[in-house]
Amino acid sequence: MMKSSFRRATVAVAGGVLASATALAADVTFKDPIGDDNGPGNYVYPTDGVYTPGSFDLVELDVKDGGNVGFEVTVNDALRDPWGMGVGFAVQMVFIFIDTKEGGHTVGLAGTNIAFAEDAGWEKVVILSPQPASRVQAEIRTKGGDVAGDIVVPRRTTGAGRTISAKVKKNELGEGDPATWGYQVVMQSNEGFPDKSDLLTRKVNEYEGQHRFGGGNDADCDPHVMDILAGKGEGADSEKQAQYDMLAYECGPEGGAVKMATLTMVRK
Ligand SMILES: [Ca+2]
Ligand SMILES: [Ca+2]
Ligand SMILES: [Ca+2]
Repeated sequence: MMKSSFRRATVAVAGGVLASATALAADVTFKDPIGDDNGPGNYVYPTDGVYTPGSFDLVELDVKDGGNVGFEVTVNDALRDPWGMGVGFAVQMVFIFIDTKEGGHTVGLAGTNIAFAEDAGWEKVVILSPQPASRVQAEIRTKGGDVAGDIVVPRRTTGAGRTISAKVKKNELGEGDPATWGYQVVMQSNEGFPDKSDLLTRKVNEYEGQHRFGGGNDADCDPHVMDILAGKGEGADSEKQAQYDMLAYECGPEGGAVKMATLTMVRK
C-alpha cells in the first residue's frame, strides 16, 4: 500500500517537471522600462482624468504558445473602464507588430504615423482594443489599406489588473516558433470617435487637450505613439534613449514628414 502511493507520487512529480519544461521553451517575455510613456521623449497625456498616470506606460509583453498564441500586455497602472466598454479596460489600444519571416510591410497603420526599418518588416499585426471585434473589423475594412489582410483582431480581448490579454489562432499569424519571431508593441489609445483617416487612434497634437495627447505636431508628421519596446526588450534604462532615437521625426514647413519615426523589432 505504501509502495504504490509512493509510485503514484513519483509519476505526478515527473509529469509536472515535463509540463513546466515545455511551457518554458515556448513562452517569451519582453520587458520595457518605466517612465518612458512620452513617445519620442516629450509627449504628454490628455488632460481628462480618465488618462491616469502610467496608463500608456508599457511594462511587459508576454507571448504564450500553446495551440493558440496568447498575448499579454502589462502597463504601469491598474486598468479601469470609465467608458463602460465591458471588457475590463477602456482608454488603451495596443498594436503588436510581428516579424515572422524575411520581408514584410514597412508601413505602419493608419493614424500611427510610423514606419518600420527594411530589416524589421512585419507580416502580421494584432490589435488589442476594448472595442467589439466587429467594430475594429469594420474600421479595418475602410482604413486598413493595402495591409488590411494582415491585421488580426482577436475574437475577445480583456483587461484585468494591469494586463490586457487575448488569444489568436497560430495559423492566423504564421509559420514557425513564436519565440523566434520579432515583436514591436505600440501603445496607443482607444479613440471611439476617430478622424476619418485614423484606425481608432487618438491624435498627438502640439498642445494636449481633454482627449488629445500633446508634445507633437498638429499635422501628421509626428508618431502617434506613446511607448514602444526598444533595444533587447529587457527593461534596461538605456532602452528609453533607444526608443527616443527610433521615434525621432522631422516635420516640413507644410506639415509633411521629412523624416518619419522608424521602428525596429525586438527579439530573443
Ligand atoms: Ca515603458
Ligand atoms: Ca518580416
Ligand atoms: Ca519603451
